[in-house]
Amino acid sequence: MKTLKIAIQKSGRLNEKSVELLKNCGLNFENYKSSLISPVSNFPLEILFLRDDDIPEYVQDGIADLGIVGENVIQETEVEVSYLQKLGFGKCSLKIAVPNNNSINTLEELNGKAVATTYPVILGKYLKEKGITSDIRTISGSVEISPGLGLSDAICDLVSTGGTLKSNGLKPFADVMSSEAVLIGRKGSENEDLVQELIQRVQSVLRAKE
Ligand code: PRT
Ligand code: ZN
Repeated sequence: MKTLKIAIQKSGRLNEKSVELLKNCGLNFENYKSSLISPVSNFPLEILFLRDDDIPEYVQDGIADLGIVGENVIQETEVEVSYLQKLGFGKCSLKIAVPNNNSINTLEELNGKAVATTYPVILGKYLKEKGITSDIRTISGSVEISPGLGLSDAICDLVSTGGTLKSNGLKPFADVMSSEAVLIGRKGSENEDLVQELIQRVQSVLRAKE
């Protein structure tokens, strides 16, 4: 019998909730932090523990059949996968923010300005749609300190509580996208029996929480 693979985040904001969801689905597996792959003893499934950024491509390419990852990562990597189920955790929004003492208050005022982000693809599409031409500066982290360092006029980053923006003297003024963790699958594999069985278990766990 075929064994499915599901890719989840190895460590980080989505790891704990992803593991909890799978355990609540009745799946028995060891959650060793050191191993990259964990077999499930009571279902033909293996769990792959990965960096979240790699999950959409692994699923698109069929290395994993399913994955749990933030919508922001899927859209940034521009992969072709099926959205099977929103999972209700990992909620955040991608926002554009500027320093509190800055005169930028409207999107139009971002024309010609430098915006630092780790989400150049999503931000680029958003600004293009709005007819704004900014200088998008792609950096790999600590986006919120870039205006203070003189590296950018604005930032575009994920926000959940808003505490990080606040403590860096930044104010949000545009919502680019909202995101949460989703269950994804390879296009075309949605109808396989084992995949369906897992989707149904996930959905009944979510229903029980309502
Ligand atoms: O190691 P790996 O590559 O797997 O993890 P990572 O460091 O890239 O991602 P991680 O664990 O930080 O986030 C995983 C996913 O959680 C993201 O892709 C989002 O879908 C989701 N998520 C939800 C968030 C946040 N909330 C969030 N607040 N991801 C990041 N943040 C960061 C944000 O970038 C900013 O630095 O938290 C800070 C802001 O938080 P507040 O509460 O101060 O607003
Ligand atoms: Zn990541």
